[in-house]
Amino acid sequence: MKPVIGIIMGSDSDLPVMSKAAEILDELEVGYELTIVSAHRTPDKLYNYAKSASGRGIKVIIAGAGGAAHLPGMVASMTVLPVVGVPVQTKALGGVDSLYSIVQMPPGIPVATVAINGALNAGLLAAKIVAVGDECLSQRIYDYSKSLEAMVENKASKLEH
Ligand code: RP5
Repeated sequence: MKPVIGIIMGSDSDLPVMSKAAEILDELEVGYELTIVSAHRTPDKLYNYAKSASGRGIKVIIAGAGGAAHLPGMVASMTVLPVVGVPVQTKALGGVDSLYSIVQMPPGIPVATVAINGALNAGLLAAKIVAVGDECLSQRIYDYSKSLEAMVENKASKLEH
């Protein structure tokens, strides 16, 4: 599948969290690319990635980072593509540091920030953005939401008996 979503993360230590974005995109049959881009350790790669993503056919970028999590905001500053930020939980401050680093963007440079470790929702949100104008993908997202509904109803019915 042609990648339409870019998943980037600051470190391979973010992968256990960020793989949840990849998993939901696999389930929804949305093409994505995945790599490590560090705002601090690989600044040239950050610049090149952000500047080239749109031209390579990427429609949405999901960027996850922890601690001094500058990756999503810096990427957003260098592309017209929508950026979804994932604050990764940290040992020292529990991920509140990551959340605050990502969510408080200055006016003009938005990052759609999900919950701490909320990579699944980041994947789903990115898929919903790509699904605008794609009825087949919209249907798969709808089917996914119905499967959640069925799962909850199933649990409820077990409790009720
Ligand atoms: C951030 O620093 C990364 O996104 C990661 O969450 C955190 C720690 O990185 P490592 O020291 O594990 O590589 O840049």
